[in-house]
Amino acid sequence: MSQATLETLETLELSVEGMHCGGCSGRLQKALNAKEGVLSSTASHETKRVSVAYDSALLNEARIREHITDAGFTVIS
Ligand SMILES: [Cu+2]
Repeated sequence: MSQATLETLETLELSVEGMHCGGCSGRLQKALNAKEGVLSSTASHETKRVSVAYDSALLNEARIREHITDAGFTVIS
């Protein structure tokens, strides 16, 4: 199933504190991509932005925020 045809696809963009280099953002991206319901994620230490494409049938914003916190980062907004 492609992302474009997934009716429950949602995207979320958050500001996240705690990424200091490409290694940090890569680690967060990898942690998010491993979670059930996450279709793709991108994280940038330069902009401190994280965007997550997810299946809202499996995941919600509160849980994504938890996953980021569990990975050792702080969600600012
Ligand atoms: Cu780093």
